[in-house]
Amino acid sequence: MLDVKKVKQRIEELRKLPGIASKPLSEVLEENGFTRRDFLKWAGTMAVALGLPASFAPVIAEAAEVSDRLPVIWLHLAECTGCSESLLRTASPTIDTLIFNYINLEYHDTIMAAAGWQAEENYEEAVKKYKGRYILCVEGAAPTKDNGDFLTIGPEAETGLHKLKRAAKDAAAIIAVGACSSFGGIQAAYPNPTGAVGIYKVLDKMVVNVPGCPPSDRNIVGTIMYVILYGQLPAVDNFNRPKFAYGMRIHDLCERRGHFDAGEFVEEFGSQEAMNGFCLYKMGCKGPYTFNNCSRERFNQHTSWPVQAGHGCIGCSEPDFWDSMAPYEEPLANHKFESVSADATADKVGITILTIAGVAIAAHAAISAIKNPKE
Ligand code: FSX
Ligand code: SF4
Ligand code: F3S
Repeated sequence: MLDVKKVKQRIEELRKLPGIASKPLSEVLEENGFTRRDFLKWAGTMAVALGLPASFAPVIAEAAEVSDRLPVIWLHLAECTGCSESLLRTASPTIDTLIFNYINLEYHDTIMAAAGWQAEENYEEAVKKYKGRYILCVEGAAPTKDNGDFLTIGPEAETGLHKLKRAAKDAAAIIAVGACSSFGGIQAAYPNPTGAVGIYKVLDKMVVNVPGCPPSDRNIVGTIMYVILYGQLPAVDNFNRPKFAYGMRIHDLCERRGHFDAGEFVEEFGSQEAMNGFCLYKMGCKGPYTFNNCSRERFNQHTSWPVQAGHGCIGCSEPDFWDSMAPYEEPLANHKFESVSADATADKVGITILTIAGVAIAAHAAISAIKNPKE
């Protein structure tokens, strides 16, 4: 439980540190059309997302205001950059986006102005200056084949693998942002020619995984906010995902759940059933097997999420989902559950013979039975 006194102390300490922002967050928000009331409302919803009572909103607001004090180094390995892009390229910035911009991103491969040698210099300086104090956020998988030669970065052609290990060594906390850095993602899909892996596999430090392809702005900013508030990493599940965000299944709070329970399914896109908003299970929705909070938090300031937009969940926050959840527009029940993570338990379950209700339970049991990959 959040000890408000301790958090306030921590915020005061952070406030004393030099920030990078040229103006207070309140001004930035105001310039973008957000009132103090909007900000407090945001803080209230963030509190709920983090599993705290809404009365903690003022503390969360204060923590956001000092988020330019905590240095963050943001690396890009093998991926599409969609995780950063999804946060940054919104038509009109959300409060999450503005706070992301406000965070002390000492080094970020994509959005920094510097390039080439200058960028490398900035990176080396940041790692040295903030030794032991920075949060390392990593987007993208680490290709490991041929000593990592499939991914080289910068003028000295340092491998991503090497750069990652160097950055991780002196990081205070490591957050894997996205399915790629968490579990390998698309480049780790069969046959995985570059030997791409989730970064936890090549590091000997705790990594918090924030998967999703991309993860929601809420889960990215929420995890960073958690570290600012508590000064430590959040509690995690078997796959090192923060429980506050990945503790429930998509299916649990889906707005189409009533239709699932009533046996009302879409069987063709564009049909009357689709227009009625019936359940997408038969169109391949993997919501019953996927742990994430999309159905509760949605994306882009709570406006929509995949199922609301009319396509089933493809399970993008689950390990190896490109292989284990495919084909995306067919129910898993029609296939053997073949995960490349050697999910022998799930194979033995023989999902094909189960009923829809049984599938949800069996697949959940199988997924839950997978041990933390590090163990
Ligand atoms: Fe992966 Fe993120 Fe998917 Fe893309 O960086 S999680 S491919 S949205 O960009 O890593
Ligand atoms: Fe929602 Fe998918 Fe579950 Fe249907 S199967 S209720 S669409 S999460
Ligand atoms: Fe991904 Fe499913 Fe959410 S596809 S974005 S976990 S609804």
